Amino acid sequence: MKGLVIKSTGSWYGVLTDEDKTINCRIKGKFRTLDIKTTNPIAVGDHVDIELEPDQETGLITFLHPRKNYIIRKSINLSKQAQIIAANLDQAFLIVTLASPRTSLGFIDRFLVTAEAYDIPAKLIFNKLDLFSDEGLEILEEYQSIYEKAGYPCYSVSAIQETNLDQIRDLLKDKVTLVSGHSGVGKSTLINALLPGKELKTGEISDWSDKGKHTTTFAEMFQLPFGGYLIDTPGIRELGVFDIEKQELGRLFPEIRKLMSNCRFHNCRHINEPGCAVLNALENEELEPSRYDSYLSIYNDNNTRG
Ligand SMILES: Nc1nc2c(ncn2[C@@H]2O[C@H](COP(=O)(O)OP(=O)(O)OP(=O)(O)O)[C@@H](O)[C@H]2O)c(=O)[nH]1
Ligand SMILES: [Mg+2]
Ligand SMILES: [Zn+2]
Repeated sequence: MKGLVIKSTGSWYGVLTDEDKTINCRIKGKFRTLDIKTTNPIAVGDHVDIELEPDQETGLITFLHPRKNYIIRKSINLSKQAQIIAANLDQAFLIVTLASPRTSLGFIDRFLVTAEAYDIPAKLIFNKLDLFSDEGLEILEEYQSIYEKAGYPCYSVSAIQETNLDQIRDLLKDKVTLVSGHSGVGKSTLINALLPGKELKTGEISDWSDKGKHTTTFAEMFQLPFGGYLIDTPGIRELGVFDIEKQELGRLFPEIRKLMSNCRFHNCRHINEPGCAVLNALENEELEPSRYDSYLSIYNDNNTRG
């Protein structure tokens, strides 16, 4: 029997079968899927074959169909292992809030680099529009202009007041979309607003830290009534970019990628080389300083190779 993994809690996987039934499954044997160590061999979004157990209630995952793509994360502090967040994605949304909790430009850039590395189109959704003061709205415009210039579509919504959600619905139709971001930015609230009848648990922001409380604890996929799927995920605290080569990094910033071919040296690192088109653009204010700062910061990360 074929199925789609829609939920992953660690040892159990929820698999949606062609007959629209969800069967709790375990894994049979070992799946060697990638040449890096991952904590989970199967992820939400995977297409699998399953066999029913004698009880006819639960099942075994016996085969993993090849993935179109996947996205991996590694926590900055934790082990050398990586976790597959989800597989077979058409796009990734990063939900961003400027306050309660604050999402930094550095965090946004790390997310975008990760999405570029795995070839997954990314879009930025600024949430909690209802909380913005006039000053906040100015900062929002500044942020949006940074990312639109870099080539990333930006949207602003209020999940609670259901403002501007029609634009989001248009983006989602018939696509598999990952919803990511810090804890407390409103990922589950947004999904609830888009899926009437779903009552995903949402959580308050902590008073003292202004951060979310990690209400969602595992990834789960939901079918949209108008076609497509949304994947809710646990909040990410920090994002360590995983398995990226320093030489490759420039290409993961679309605006730097466009400039690179004009650098004097083909192996320019864009740090202090003469005739560097990237440094030139920075000086002429054609490249956003915060984006370049993120480039340098990721370049100097221990996680990048080379
Ligand atoms: N004012 C306002 N509050 C919102 C909005 N969207 C979500 N919230 C609130 O923000 C808090 C966190 O929302 P959640 O949906 O649980 O956040 P999450 O991103 O799913 O968080 P984790 O599951 O912990 O990763 C809740 O108190 C929501 O009511 C919004 O548009 N405006
Ligand atoms: Mg949540
Ligand atoms: Zn250069």
